[in-house]
Amino acid sequence: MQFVFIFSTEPVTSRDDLGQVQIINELELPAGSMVEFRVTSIDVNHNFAVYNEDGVLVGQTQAMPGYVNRLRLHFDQPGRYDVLCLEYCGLAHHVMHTAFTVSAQVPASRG
Ligand SMILES: [Cu+2]
Repeated sequence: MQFVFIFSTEPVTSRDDLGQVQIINELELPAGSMVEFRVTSIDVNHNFAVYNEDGVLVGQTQAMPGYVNRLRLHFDQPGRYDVLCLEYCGLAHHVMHTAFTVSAQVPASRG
């Protein structure tokens, strides 16, 4: 699983957890959300760096085996956010990529 980012709402601390937890394939967050990413690694040191659609780095933290680093970000702007690795981690470092969507809030209907 090296060189792959995985989103889950459940803790992943070992390879054994991978078959047990529910993986989120398409992460979608409502605009206005405060999100806490709890970032770890099950192999080597990586990085978890979030970029907005303009390519601006909006936050980053290390992904380290044996540690859970918390990255809290507030997403006001709807759009697609890319996640890249900023720590050289091996031959496929440059392919480490995932993304998620921040959707415009739908006004609550009032009946
Ligand atoms: Cu890397």
